[in-house]
Amino acid sequence: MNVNEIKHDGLKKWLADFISLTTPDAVIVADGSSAQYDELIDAQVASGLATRLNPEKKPGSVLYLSDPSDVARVEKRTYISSITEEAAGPTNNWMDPAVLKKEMTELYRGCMKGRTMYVIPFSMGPIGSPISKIGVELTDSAYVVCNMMIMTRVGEKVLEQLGTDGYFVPCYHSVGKPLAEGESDNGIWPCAPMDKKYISHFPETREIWSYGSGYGGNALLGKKCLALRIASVLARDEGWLAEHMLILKITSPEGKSRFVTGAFPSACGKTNLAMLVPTIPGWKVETVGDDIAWMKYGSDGQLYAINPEAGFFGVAPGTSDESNHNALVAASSNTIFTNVALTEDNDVWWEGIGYDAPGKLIDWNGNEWIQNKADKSQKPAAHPNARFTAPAKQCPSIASEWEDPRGVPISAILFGGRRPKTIPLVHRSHDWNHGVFLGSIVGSEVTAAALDVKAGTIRRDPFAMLPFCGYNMGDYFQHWLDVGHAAPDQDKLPKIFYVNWFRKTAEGKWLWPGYGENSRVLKWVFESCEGTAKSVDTPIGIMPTIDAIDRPEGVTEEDMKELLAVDIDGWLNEVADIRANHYPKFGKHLPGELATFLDTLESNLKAA
Ligand code: SAT
Ligand code: MN
Repeated sequence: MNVNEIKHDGLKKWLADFISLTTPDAVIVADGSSAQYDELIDAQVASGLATRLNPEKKPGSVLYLSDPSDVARVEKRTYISSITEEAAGPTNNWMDPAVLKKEMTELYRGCMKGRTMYVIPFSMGPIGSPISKIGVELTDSAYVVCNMMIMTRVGEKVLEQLGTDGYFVPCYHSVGKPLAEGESDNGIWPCAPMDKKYISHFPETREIWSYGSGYGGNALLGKKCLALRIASVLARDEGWLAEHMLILKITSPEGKSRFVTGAFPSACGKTNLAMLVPTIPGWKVETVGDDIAWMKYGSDGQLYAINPEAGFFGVAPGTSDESNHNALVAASSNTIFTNVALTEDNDVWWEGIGYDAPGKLIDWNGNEWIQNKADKSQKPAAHPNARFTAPAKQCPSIASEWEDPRGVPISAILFGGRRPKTIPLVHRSHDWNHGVFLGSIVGSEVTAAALDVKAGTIRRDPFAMLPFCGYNMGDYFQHWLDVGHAAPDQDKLPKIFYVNWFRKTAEGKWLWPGYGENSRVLKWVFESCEGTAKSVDTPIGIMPTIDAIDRPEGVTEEDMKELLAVDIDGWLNEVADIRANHYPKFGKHLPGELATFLDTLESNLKAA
């Protein structure tokens, strides 16, 4: 499809302006066809940027190795550039939009020289769904185009839906590496140095400007930038929720199904939970989404969720047949791998794939790598944040409702993080507002999914939205309370749970096996929604009785007691930390109701 065929005046003008600023050599519209996808992949393989994988092992799949500096989101370079700093709040980086736009305009000037600009019309959510939103990304990265074609719905159908004057979120992206006359990338991942990278959001005008990085969360602008940061602002204004949540369907042996969403920070196993294979007989879990949920009330008064994405951008390391069989099948063909290791027969390998490295590998830095298990300091062959981009429809556990334009009715919402101590395996809030309190205090051990935060330390990550909330987080807490108050029927509100699969013993041994065994906790969640769960009220909320959750093999009754204990001292420390270091950040934006819940929690703990 030719650029001249675009019929939308606003889009034409916006595009023409960016072309004259960035001066690409050519402009191509991403039409969403598999022919165009194949052509783009072939060209990148020919240029040496991508490696075609063995068609017998991974048909239709390729591997990219990125620049060593461009492997994760960069939170320090991510901006919420609202008109006032207060609107961005204490948890976001802020710059004056006029200053930032001026700076970035100079970076964009001529930045696509020697490259092709791609116009990507995309829909977040099924095309035409009342919950969906359309964006258009302009990028000089074919890698981005191919990833967006898997992760979103791209192409002519989106332009048709947009018509001549439909609304779209404008998204600029450049790798930030113009080419001189005759210069080429020579198979090297193009990006800009760290101090030139910007992932900028302008909430009032709902624009996204990204520069200098090709990495997923920084460059696939439909994902975190649109579907979370900009969408959270739209959701606030329009009365719905845009959340960093998986969506799963759970079916009991009696054949009753319920839908559950869950917010966990990046690289805490959302993909694994969404694709879980239950270890308890008769139960079934199916997948609706693994990263983002948009939730709105339906006409029946229930909260409905859609997955705005069409693919999975999952963490490869740790994904094995045992930990996530369904993800492995989803990513067994037509998949883009980034920063995993390459085997001699052009297959992929990563740490935690479930078997030893088969011979000599090429690691994610492009160097020869031979596994040496005796050498504990050996650098991993795959980057810890290496990713697979796989079409959702290839996932064996995908639920039949996953593309239903109405969404799926939500019975339960889970919050969680990596917490080696204190937080029990599961507890439930007394009501919606108490659940909002639990969401607001979520903390997690930091993982490799962001570059510039120290892995291993615990940081508060409210609602797992810390890096993704497009406005003042204190106002976001209030928005959650408001959504609850606005429920057409309070009895139909989802129940809210706080789970923790990551408890360790003092010796550092896992207390809970996780993965498929998490189905035992989901069963209790399901039963809580049915009103049949065995539960007790505790100072922190409602918890399962010791015998309410069947123990997996290897978990003793003592372990279970520890997993379900209320650690009074640990929680008092938690309260003290929230009081001293977390809540004060929000100042007058902290809803008074949440401060009251903290007081109540403290007095409950002291009285226990
Ligand atoms: O931000 S990404 O979408 O690249 C991955 C994540 O951190 O969840
Ligand atoms: Mn995520």
